Amino acid sequence: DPFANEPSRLPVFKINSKKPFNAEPPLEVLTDSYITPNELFYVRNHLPVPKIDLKSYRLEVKVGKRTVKLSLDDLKKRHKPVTITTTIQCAGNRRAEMSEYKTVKGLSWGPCAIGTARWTGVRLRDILLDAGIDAKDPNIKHIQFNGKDDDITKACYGGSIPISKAMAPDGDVILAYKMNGVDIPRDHGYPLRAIVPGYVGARNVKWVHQVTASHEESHSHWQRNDYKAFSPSTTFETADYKTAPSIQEMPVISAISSPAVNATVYEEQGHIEVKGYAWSGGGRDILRVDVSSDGGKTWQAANLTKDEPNADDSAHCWAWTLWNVDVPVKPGQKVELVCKAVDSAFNCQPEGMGAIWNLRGFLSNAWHRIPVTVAQ
Ligand code: MTE
Ligand code: MO
Repeated sequence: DPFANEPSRLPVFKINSKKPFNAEPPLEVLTDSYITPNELFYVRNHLPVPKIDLKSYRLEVKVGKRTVKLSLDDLKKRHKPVTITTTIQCAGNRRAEMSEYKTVKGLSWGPCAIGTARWTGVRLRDILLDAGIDAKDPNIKHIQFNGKDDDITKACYGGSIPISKAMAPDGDVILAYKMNGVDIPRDHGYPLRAIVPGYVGARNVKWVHQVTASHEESHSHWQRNDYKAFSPSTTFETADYKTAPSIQEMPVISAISSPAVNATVYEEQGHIEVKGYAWSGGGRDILRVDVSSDGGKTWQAANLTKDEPNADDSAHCWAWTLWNVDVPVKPGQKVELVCKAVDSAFNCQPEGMGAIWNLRGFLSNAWHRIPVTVAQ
């Protein structure tokens, strides 16, 4: 059994698939703290979790004809550590709601395939410069990552990002060895993982052991034949994976974490409290979250809670915004709570799933709707 060596996990996880392990924390606890505890951080594995021995582990960095091999200690000795707080979200977060509109193919994620952590590691830019990269070389367009997890044919998980993101001094791409102050847990990429702030979860390659500068994107299945979004009318027969762009930066999203779907809620002086998260990709900040208790006819602006800025004073906002607001209700009413966020480019979320539906159920960011009953 290739899954005989899996780490142990908390029983509270909502499991979407056992082998490979895919699970999200309960919605009730997701926004209890700004930083997601490691044990509650969603797990999205495509393959068995590899068992990696630090003694034999080497990171291979390939730039042109040159390959540099580094132990984890070498990496730590050669480069300054940085800590970046960022939210990671799976492209399939909230897919279950898109499937309710019309069936899509993929794991049935609720709204919790997202989490926020402080990642400590070394800048990818520094590693690449140290390996002799010429960032102006027109033949280098992508940085590819390979993970140590593989299938029976030895095909491993991989992904790539554009060179511009990898080399940007304020892009904050790191190879991380710590998650919230401790060694990265096995499920999340021990001993080293790529952290690509503002990008889709899929490019944050775990168990990374090869970094390659290339003229092309990673040949991995997950770069070329998955994690691409098509028009609502595209079918598996007509989807052209060769020409479709890879999902990289993520669109603006928000979700209600409390109250729960179909909950009975108790009003106080004509109000109930609604809480949730909002986030946008590309380092875009959240400017506003609007919440409705009448299905979207009238709106209240929520109070926003954000992280302290990153240590390097980066202008980018990589981590989520938590929010809460009191909305008006009447005893005995059945109401539909709705939330939608606006990011710093004034992007907003689509009202429904119809216009964004796609066959794999990616980027499911329509207004989040929660029906509740107000107690008499
Ligand atoms: N890296 C490797 N090596 N193998 C994987 O299966 N899954 C990717 C990404 N990196 C994956 C990977 C996907 S699709 C997501 S959403 C994130 O890791 C999930 O990270 P997490 O499990 O730490 O939450
Ligand atoms: Mo993902």
